[in-house]
Amino acid sequence: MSDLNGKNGATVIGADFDAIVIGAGFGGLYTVHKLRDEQGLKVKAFDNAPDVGGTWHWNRYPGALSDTETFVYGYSFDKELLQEWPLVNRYTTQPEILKYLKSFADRYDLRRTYDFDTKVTSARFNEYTKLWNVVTDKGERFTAQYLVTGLGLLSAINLPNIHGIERFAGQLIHTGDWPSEGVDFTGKRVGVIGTGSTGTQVITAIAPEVGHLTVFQRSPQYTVPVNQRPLTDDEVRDIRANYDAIWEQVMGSGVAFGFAESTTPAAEVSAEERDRVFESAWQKGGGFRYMFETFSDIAVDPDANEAAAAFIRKKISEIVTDPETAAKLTPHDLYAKRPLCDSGYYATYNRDNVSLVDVKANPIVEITPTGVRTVDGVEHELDVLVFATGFDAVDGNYIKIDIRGRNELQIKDKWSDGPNSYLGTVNDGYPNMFMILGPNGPFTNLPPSIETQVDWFTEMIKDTRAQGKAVIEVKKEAVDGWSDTCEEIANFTLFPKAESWIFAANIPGKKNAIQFYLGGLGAYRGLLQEEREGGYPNFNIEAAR
Ligand code: FAD
Ligand code: NA7
Repeated sequence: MSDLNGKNGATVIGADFDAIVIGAGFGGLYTVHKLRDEQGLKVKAFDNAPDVGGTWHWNRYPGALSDTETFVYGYSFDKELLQEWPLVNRYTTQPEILKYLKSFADRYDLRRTYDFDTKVTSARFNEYTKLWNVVTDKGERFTAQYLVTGLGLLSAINLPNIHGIERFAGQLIHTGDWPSEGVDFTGKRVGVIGTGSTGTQVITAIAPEVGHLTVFQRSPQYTVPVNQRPLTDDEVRDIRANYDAIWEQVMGSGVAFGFAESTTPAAEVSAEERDRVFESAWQKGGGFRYMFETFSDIAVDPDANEAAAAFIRKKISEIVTDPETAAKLTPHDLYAKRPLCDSGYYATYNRDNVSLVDVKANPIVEITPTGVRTVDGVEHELDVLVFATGFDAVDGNYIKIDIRGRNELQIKDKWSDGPNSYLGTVNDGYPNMFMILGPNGPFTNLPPSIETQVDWFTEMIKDTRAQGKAVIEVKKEAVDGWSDTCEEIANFTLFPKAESWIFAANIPGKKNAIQFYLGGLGAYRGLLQEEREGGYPNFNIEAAR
């Protein structure tokens, strides 16, 4: 065990590190920089991946793309980095994001703090020493005063336990754990299960390459064009010249996607004008733009929602040539999942080498050594089976670690009725543990929310250390109150009425729960600021012993 040399304030004698950070995605990397480089703390970090990147290390399937526009899918704090940021296309692809995060790690020499290929298996708070005891899958044990979990909210993959899955003799892949050597699809018979954001991307990307593609669709999707294209020189110049204003707008906005949300209710304009607005958004591209830049009430008012949905349904009937396929692809439920956008998804079904199986009407019975058998008795023969079946979102990685707070309470037991937190970052009974994008964090373009959370809790660490305080714990009433706030806001929207990962409805047996704060980033930042300016009234902050 080493001694502690924190530059300022309280340290807990006997800890190996001031802070242990788990995760090398946007969140973990930024935290290491903040605590280690800005505050001089002694930090250790882990990721089970072989290098930095987080989500963008694992999700390297063909077509993987951020649907946040490039100019706001990154860090905002470093003005020099912003000017050097390669602005190539309107949206940034997985290889480009991975490169960006790797160069961020180089810029701040972050890798030296990490042990890669190392999974944290348990983290337990010792009430006597007030330290976190962290154990890895290599059997190493470390102690630290602070524990930061940047485990990712779309990171624990969901591989459905379909009968016979282990017998498949071809190649079986989940998009969230894509082989780093890539996959050669040339001429192969490929099946894809899942038509969410990931499914639509991978289906559209591989269709031209494969011999035959069979898509197993459980729920049809509303999706609009992404309109990927190179940025013009003028656009790049404008972005670079206006970063201050851009980030100010993003941080004060609702969904933080780099555009102003509409303030006009759909019913305020004529049907013709509504169609014109939807058509213009369709041409411009972007799922969040379509849902939030067109009208102010698509996510909250059933009639406005239906207008937006009906427009997409009309597009499907115009794009897809075979009426039977068009009917299968057409959703009739609410337009209230995370809004999707694509690079020609519906038109992909006009290809001769693509077929669609509606597995709600014709369920999958089993996976055989040679393919997928559906209830109608057909065996769809396959060489490769791709699971684009999403994630055990938000708390999925938390419950895989034996995290215990006070009274040895495991976080998965604390969350048995649904995960909770205060402000998406802290929980009562788990002192000095800070979650990045924990349950009930903001539902936004995520890098600005990550930056907001990390800035806030690292400032709290700095403030309390300066006062000689060592133990930070949120009050239970604050956690309960935050859950109520998140529920109240969610129930004002249509999102809880649609079955998706946003409310944990995608995992069989998982309790449907509110998992996000839908009040917008601007309002969220206001609450964090109030908490800090008020001297952290919702926390008990104490000396070590
Ligand atoms: P992650 O990037 O998920 O990193 C978490 C890391 O922690 C992972 O490397 C994981 O392996 C590691 N880890 C977890 N548990 C352990 C453990 N026990 N021990 C050691 N290491 C562990 N967001 C947007 O805002 N806009 C988008 O357009 C967008 N597109 C996306 C597209 C895809 C395909 C996916 C999967 C996600 C997308 N997201 C998008 C969400 C994306 O996850 C976030 O934007 C962001 O990358 C999250 O960063 P993070 O650091 O919080 O977590
Ligand atoms: P999603 O959005 O959860 O989509 C998963 C898809 O897989 C969806 O179409 C599911 O159908 C389908 N699914 C899941 N389990 C099964 C089974 N057992 N059988 C058939 N089909 C199944 O995950 P994504 O990865 O696409 O996107 C998640 C987020 O990551 C996305 O919003 C981006 O932010 C990045 P369902 O709709 O549940 O009927």
